[in-house]
Amino acid sequence: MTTPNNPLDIEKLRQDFPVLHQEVNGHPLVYLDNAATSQKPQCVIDALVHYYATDNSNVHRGVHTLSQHATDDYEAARSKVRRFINAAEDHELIYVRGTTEAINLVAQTYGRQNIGAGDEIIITGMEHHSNIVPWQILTQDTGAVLRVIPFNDNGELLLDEYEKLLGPRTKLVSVVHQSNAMGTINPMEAIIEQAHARGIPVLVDGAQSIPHIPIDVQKLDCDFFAFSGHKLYGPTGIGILYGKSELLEQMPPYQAGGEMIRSVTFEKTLYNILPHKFEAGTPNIAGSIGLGAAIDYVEDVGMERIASYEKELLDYGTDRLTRIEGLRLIGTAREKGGILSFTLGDIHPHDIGTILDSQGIAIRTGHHCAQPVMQRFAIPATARASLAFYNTRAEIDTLVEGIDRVLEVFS
Ligand code: 7TS
Repeated sequence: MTTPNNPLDIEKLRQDFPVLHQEVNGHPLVYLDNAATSQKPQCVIDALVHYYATDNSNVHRGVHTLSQHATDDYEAARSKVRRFINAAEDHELIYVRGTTEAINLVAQTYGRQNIGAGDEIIITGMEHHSNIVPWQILTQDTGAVLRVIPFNDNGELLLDEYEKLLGPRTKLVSVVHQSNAMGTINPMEAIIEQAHARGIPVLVDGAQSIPHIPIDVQKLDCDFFAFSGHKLYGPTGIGILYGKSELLEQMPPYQAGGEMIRSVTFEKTLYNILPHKFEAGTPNIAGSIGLGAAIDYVEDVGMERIASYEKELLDYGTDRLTRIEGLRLIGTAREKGGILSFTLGDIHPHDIGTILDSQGIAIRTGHHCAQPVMQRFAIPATARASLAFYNTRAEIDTLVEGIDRVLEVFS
């Protein structure tokens, strides 16, 4: 059984990730950019190679054996996703390119169908641009209005303000589960409960939470949940939109073409059943199978154990970084995932990132596609170290030494 009392053997797990074992700029790689994308275990790479080397074929079309293999594996991966996030039905999982496409899909289908002039959509001040701009486009086209829940200096949402924003014109709440710029984990169950008390559906942007927190969409009771495979140790170009059946059934298709139809004449087209109605064209078959392999892998490691180890690592990193003079952590919420976003005096974050890179340490610098968060703190950018379960205390120590070196260069 995988329990938090049964600690992870990190050195052994690291062996599963070939990318980690290399030198960058003459130093062992310290990969701390996991919020941008995480590394892939060998079993995911093998699943991609196996598909292309032995089963490559289109899905849902051929009677031939390879097509049947490909279809079986593609659909088996969907069932793995269902089990992983505890959805009720396989057909509630739509394969998309990633979180961005999942949110655009909801905005362009559910949004256009249900949100009109004067209606309101609630998001938060800590959204990634992909949970802002699709709604802005919708509001511009429909005359609806975007409302924003503010957050405090620690990066915690002001739930009293949320309560005030909810009103008779609110048609949708769309909230990030874990902030990519600050690490804040938002109280999704409370947010969803308050919206549902008024009959308002809720979309959860799970791009950052999916690799770190065990997700149960039925327990959360969210109406939509979006995530990307590549942040969950899976391939790029594949992601999931979960939606409750009754909502997906009512929504019009997003893209049109092959596979999403039941019959076509020049007079009339009948759409396919779920999930195919939303999967027009040849999908990312290899990506789906790779995502399934990634889910097998993290389930084997154990999501509870991952969460508990990463919390420990975050506490260690927070303690070490906050001892550095002039370092300011951006994002100090009580409920926080493995993100250490910071500024260092008036040294530009790009300089921090460049000097760290010269020591083999990979972090991200910039606004992290969350410019309103930077505006809230009146800073142009941060340096961000983001953790995965394969990171170690020794790597945090190397980061701290790297930051000391940055300070030396600028002293
Ligand atoms: N939502 C959140 C909270 C994210 O962190 C990201 C990507 C997305 C949505 C979009 O995901 P995509 O897979 O469709 O691109 N965040 C980051 C990041 O923090 N650094 O690079 C990408």
